[in-house]
Amino acid sequence: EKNQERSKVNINDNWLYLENDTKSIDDALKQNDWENINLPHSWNALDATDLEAGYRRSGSWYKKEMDVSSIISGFTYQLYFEGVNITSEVYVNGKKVGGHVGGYIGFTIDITEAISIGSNIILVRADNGYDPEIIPSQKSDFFIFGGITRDVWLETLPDQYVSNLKITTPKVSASNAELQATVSVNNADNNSNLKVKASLLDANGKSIKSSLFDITDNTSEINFKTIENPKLWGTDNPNLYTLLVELVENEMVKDKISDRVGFRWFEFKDHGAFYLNGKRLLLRGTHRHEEHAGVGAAMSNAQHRTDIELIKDMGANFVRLAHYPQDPEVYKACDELGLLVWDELPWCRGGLGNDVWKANTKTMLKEIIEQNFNHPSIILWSMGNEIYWLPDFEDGDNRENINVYLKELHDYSHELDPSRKTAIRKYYEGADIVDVFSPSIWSGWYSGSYKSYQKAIDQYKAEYPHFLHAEYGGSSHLGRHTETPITGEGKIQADGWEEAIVQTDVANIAQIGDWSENYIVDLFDWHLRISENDTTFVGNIQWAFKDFGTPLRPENAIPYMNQKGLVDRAGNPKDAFYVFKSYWSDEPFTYIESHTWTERQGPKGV
Ligand code: ADA
Repeated sequence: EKNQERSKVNINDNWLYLENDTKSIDDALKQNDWENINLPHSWNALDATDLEAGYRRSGSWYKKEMDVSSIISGFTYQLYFEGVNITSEVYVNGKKVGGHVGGYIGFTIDITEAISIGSNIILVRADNGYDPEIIPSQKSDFFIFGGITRDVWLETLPDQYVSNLKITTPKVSASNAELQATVSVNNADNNSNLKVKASLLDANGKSIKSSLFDITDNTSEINFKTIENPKLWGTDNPNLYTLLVELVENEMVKDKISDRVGFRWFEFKDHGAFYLNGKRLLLRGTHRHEEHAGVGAAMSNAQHRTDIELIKDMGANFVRLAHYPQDPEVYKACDELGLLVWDELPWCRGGLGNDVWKANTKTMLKEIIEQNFNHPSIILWSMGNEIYWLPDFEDGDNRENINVYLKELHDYSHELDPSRKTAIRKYYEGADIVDVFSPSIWSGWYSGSYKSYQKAIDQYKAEYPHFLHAEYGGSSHLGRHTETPITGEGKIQADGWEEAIVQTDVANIAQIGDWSENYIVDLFDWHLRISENDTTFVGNIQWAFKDFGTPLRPENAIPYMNQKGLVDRAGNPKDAFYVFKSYWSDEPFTYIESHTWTERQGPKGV
């Protein structure tokens, strides 16, 4: 019976948007200045030049008329939001049906009781206003975009359905792999004839394993112990399989879902070298913010994918999703293209909050791990970034308390997912609490000339013999080239950019450099020359892939823009992109625009 199957229908199109902070639904409905929009949408989708007008952190309303042609009794109807920033309330036909605290992660709202045949009105209030009980903190160096910034779906689930599928690959070697999966079943009618049929399909869709499994207490434990000579998932050959799960009653299929599986194993040896499938791999990566010119965080799936393809094209094998979990399309692309992932809880700056903050933060970690669990690309759950930084809170911001809470999150991650490691960036006191320690060396930008890079590395190594180096780089403006060399640390005069050359950011930290592409080319060349030949590094993660907006930098050369990207905010590569490509792929380096002065000495240089 055709209409008895689960369905998932995208409902991004034809919404109305009301830019009004009212919390009252009646008040919102009375307004007549609703605008036609399609999702995803952000009210901060500003171009950087518009920012002088203000960075809006407040509430807004979204409305959609949804036509329902039939309702099957016993079925569950739910809305699945991939992410609404930062908090939301959802109403159907005037009745509050749910909401969510925290952006950047998905949630579902059961609307079965609220809908009826015919026209139904969905109303969503999204709010990105400052809330000290919700991460990320307002000290974070990126826009906290507001809106329904990701896709929305209407899901219909049959009376008995699979509510969750969690896949693990406990043992993998080149000769054999074992697959386990936990299938959660919603069986409200206590149908005792139900079984789970699980099939593992190869890349061509051919079934290579298939068995029936019992259900006990609404759970079925799937196990395929011998998958011989599995095609391993790696960064060069990201082989994927599909696990198809069917809920069956005799010959009848009641529900079915599937997810992809990648067979791979990895190790960080003693905080040190990283091994994927038994082979040492130097992690070569960059950082991705979810942002694009003209749309802010409300990027289309095609735009997400283009970012990931470019990151892969530059030769990276790793990406840190800074500083928050990202769109489902991003993980999908990383699985398919072979990019290892550092996924991050947005505990970014701001110290420790109150008990509500702690509970919210822990819930968010749980949501991140549970929702992204099946992606073979993910190897690290990061607990945060610069967590001791200009604390927002009067109480509880001392490091001892931070360490207690960090340990709690670390333990919780392992409880939820024993197969991955934890990380934190630039919180030295936490180096022994998490599994993977990650410092930052900003030679050539915030601290000394880029030529002092080796010295800084040596200092770190005295204390931390192996580390994953996250965040290094500097700003450059696409198309700006200057022939004037930087001499040591200091100010040069060029092209009317004097004011931008040496300035201070919000924390009064000097920035060295002239915002030119050639300066940054030389900086990265110098860094890569060293780090590519230093086998004690676990890896190197450049800051950042794309230029992005930030409320913290009104004084920048382009106000409110952080221009440390290898591509500009519209995704156009700068020269520096090709420096990485020349080290990390077989393509020799060429400047996009020629200039005469360079110190570049890289192995594949001009
Ligand atoms: C820090 C921070 C980043 C970014 C960076 C910069 O490393 O973690 O979010 O702001 O500084 O651009 O200076």
